[in-house]
Amino acid sequence: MKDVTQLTEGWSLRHEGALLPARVPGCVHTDLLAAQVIPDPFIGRNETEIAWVGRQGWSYVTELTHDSTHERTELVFDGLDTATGIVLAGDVLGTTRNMHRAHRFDVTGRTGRLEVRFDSAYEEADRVRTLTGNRPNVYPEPFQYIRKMACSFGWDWGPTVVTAGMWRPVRLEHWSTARLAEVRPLVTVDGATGRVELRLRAERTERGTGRPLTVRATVRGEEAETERQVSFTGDEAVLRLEVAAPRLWWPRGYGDQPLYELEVTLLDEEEGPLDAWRRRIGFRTVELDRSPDAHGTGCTFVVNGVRIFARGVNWIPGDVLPSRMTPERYRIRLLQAAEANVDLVRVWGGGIYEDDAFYDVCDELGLMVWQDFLFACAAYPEEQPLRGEVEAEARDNVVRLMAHASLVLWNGNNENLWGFRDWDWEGPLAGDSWGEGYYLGVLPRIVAELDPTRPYTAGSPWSGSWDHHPNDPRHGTHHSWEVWNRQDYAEYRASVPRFVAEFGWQAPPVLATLHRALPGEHLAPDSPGMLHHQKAEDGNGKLDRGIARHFPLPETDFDRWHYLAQVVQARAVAAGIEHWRANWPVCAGTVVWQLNDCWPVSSWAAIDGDGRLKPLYHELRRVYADRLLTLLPGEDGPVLAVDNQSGASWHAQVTLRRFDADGTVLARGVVEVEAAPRSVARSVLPAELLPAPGSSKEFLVADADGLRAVHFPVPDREFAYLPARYDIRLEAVPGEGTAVDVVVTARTLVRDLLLQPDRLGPAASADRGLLTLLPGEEARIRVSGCGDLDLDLEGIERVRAALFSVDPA
Ligand code: BMA
Repeated sequence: MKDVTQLTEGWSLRHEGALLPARVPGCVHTDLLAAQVIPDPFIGRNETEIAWVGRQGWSYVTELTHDSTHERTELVFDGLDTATGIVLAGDVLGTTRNMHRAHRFDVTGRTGRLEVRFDSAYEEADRVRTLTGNRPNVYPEPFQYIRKMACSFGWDWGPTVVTAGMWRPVRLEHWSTARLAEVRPLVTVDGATGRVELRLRAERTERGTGRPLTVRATVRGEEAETERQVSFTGDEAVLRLEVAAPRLWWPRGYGDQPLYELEVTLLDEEEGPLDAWRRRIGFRTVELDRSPDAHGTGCTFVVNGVRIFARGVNWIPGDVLPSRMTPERYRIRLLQAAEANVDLVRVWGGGIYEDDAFYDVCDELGLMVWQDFLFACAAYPEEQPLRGEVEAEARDNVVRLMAHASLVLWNGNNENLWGFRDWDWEGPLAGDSWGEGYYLGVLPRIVAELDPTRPYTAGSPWSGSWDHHPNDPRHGTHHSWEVWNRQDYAEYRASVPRFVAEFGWQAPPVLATLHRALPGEHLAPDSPGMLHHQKAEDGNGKLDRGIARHFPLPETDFDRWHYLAQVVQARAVAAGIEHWRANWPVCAGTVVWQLNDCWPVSSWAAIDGDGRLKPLYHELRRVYADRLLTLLPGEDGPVLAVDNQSGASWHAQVTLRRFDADGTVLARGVVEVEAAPRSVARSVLPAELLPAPGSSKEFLVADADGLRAVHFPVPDREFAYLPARYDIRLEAVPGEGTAVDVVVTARTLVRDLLLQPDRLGPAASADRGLLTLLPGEEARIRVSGCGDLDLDLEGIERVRAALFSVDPA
């Protein structure tokens, strides 16, 4: 049987003639940080100070020993970042130039000093650029000439931290006769039968050539086990298994996520088991319905025959030093997504094909995964040496990830088809290749060959063909960026795209995150550290204009600026989702840009770089819940939309109240609305319940089943808010460690009340975000991890200082 030895220990990094201890997996930055050679790139403006690290070559060394009795010993790298020469006892074993694939070298009988030399990624990119010629790109860094995580080179939310190193595991594999070189499970459901078709490839040693090999596969579920064995023909075998009436895997909210163990063993008739492979699979069907209809060309995920409005988020690498991601960190972040009622995560093309641990969690939580191939925001050369790397990398990752039930889509690229059409690439390209051959040729061919049960789209956005503009909202996927860039968020309501794959609004991170990242800085929107941790073009200008459309822009009060920027972010994203969800099934999904951050920064993220929740996070949980109550502003006043994405119908008794700014009820009524399963019901409201258009003194509140929607006819800065008044009471939470319930009782209208838990302690979190309370109403906010908070006056004063609302107090 094959033996595996992990090569985790005993590595050193050469630095200025000395050898520093190295961690594998890891990278130059993590080793230099541990040795205190460089400061933390996340703090202050250290990023700039350590730019030299990415501009030079590096070398890792170890002593390779092994004395296996197996016929073959191979050195396997799951990920080398990026351009390397690998030298064993003075001989070059090979060279590599792609972070996104695995590499394997025969080292049978060879031991001695092993050195992995990394060229600077800039040097490699320049070399390739010289060969292929220059191509347009949205940032002034050469990321499209090297198969490396594009956002290492900086992005509009990310620092430029150009890594090098063995970022994924390294090991020795010892084997004899034959090994499993490729296992591809095609999992489908046919009526009530689950089918697993295994396509297998073996690699043999010389002695193994011609020997009769067989493969045995077992599928094991809670109540079923099926086994079969077949022989290889040459190096290939196909094995088909059937599971009668398997329990189906569903996206979360639609059913359970039963997973079946699939175990594959390679056998030699005399020698017995040679190699084994194990994964978990799930039985489900997935289609992306892109049929033309009266509105254009749809784009709807259909899982097990059920049409789905996708409640999505975009995912960027969880750390700009991706080797630092652990299964635990993936789990925490993805659980947060699931708790925000997200059911689809798009792995964006400027990042990486994530670790299996990521997809494992998605399988378990029922998070559908849309995986981009790794091309983003640039024209990519299609010539060698890139072409071969692209093909090899796509094959590697399709094979590696296709067992995961959560994976529902392969997508060719991020914004490159759009870029070609709209970003003035055609002139500078002058007929040069730019990546179209990958998106419309190489990649769909590879998916069709290796993973034919999954849908493929050429890009995001993409209208399906050149007949329509790539970002045409009426056809396929759409990225909605004009609104954040130039308009008020109300403009989201101006169109109904078929599937909104990106849209978003920025806000600064949580205050405690800023204090940690910018120690000692007197914070202002434009203080040096704040500006350094804002990477977007005119980011602060857009933030300010976004605030100023609704509120007087705070000129000197940083805390209020920070709070209002976060309120506007939450309201903006909610406005988009409320409008698009209400237009289901014409619009079949929203994928918010973006769930997470890779360092502390002002960005579109809902969860900041230190893992703290912005108010947007809580708002996502509200607008992505199965049931959502919305007042949609319309020409003739607000319309009530009752969104029901659950499988049961919702009979909503909606109480509507028109209020005066001082809290007096001016009119009251009840509207009954029946929303069928997975549908939206709209109701025009009786005129006497509606505030007069343009009224700065009246507002409307709708309540049903614990849900609330509010409508104010004018922007906040024109509304006649009274200064908010409320009482605070603190209650210990029995059995919950350091949790405290903050009970707020409103004396006036309190709009978008926010408790910033980090003001009570850097580790504190709250279970609720923005809340709108009417006079006399009570809200309970649970704060966890706040340490010893005095429950009397002193604590209440601290809590009061952590509470904000939009009225000009
Ligand atoms: C989208 C993404 C990223 C970018 C984001 C915000 O287009 O694809 O390129 O970070 O916009 O500008």
